[in-house]
Amino acid sequence: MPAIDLRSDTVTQPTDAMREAMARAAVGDDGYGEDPTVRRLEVLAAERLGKEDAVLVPSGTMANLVAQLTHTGRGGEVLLEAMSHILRSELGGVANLAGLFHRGLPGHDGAMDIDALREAIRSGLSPKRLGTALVCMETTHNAAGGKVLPLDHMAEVHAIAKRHAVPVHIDGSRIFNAATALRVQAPEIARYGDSVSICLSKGLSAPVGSLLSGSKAIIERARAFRKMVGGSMRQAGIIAAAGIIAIEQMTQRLGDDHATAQVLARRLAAIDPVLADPTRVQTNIVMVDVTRSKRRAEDWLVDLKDRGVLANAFGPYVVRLVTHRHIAEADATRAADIIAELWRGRIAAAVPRGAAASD
Ligand code: TLP
Repeated sequence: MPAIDLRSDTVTQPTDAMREAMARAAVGDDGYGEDPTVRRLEVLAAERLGKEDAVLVPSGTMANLVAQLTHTGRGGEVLLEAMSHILRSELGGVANLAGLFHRGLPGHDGAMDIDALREAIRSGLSPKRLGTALVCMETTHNAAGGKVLPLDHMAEVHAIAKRHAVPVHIDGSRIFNAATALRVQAPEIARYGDSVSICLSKGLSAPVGSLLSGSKAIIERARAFRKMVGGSMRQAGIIAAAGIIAIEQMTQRLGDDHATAQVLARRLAAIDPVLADPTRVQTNIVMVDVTRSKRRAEDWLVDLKDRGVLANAFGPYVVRLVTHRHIAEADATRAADIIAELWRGRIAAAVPRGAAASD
């Protein structure tokens, strides 16, 4: 039986339609702006996000890096929620390559604390403080378990930044999941960012690719920084052809992944409510709290793998499960049952004989 791969929605395989479109794609040298398929994708992405233009880059990490380079001069401070992907998982690109300082602000469910933002934001450089170069938000928020930022929160962050003439970037790697959960069109979310990055290669199943979108001026500048970091490609229409299908056909099915995540979370909660809370699962990510087993998440991954379930650790006692196109409801149920079996064994081992089950 093949493994049930819940490590990430990045594991999704391209669809047959994508493979066919890639084989047939009209291509040219994008270094000369001559790839018609890349251009079609960029125009389509901009239109779907309500922006003037977009630029294709190889990865979400590069989209965020290029955004930071584009919006800032060296030496400023970037404010972002402390658990954001840019801060936690992009290997310090913000400092190493963009020459920027970052400040992680406390947050709740991925939403930065508004008072902390008000306190931290500064319009310009002074002998005592760096000026704020950029404010970043992330929706859906990965480390917060796929949480969707409320639109009124995004509006408030945006308004505060604008009052200080500070640009805003949205890491919208999973913006279409957020739009699906909020039942709005993506521009309703994207409007709170001067730039928005999106990923084609997560739940949308394309093999490669991300886009950075924004005004014509921002994207023109971003093209230069994309070149600088080595992200300018040649016959990239091969990639873009799959990306077009990702945007045109795959965004509509993300609700299925959210429903599967609900199945998983409900079944886990039925086993033990400490494991997962379905009311906190808004999209396709389920965080499983294994603290009570007194066994670390990394060790859980080994046990799960032995039983044919692949997952990721997100913190010492948190296992992350991500649903996607290749996870059917039956897979979610089976994965939950495997976790249940392990859980019962571990809890029996972790809780001393005679101790109350609620210890
Ligand atoms: N997220 C990946 C891993 O890096 C953890 C995943 O499996 O979820 N922004 C957000 C919000 C992301 O979740 C990711 C990738 C990125 C940016 C980076 O995208 P890539 O991997 O294309 O560089």
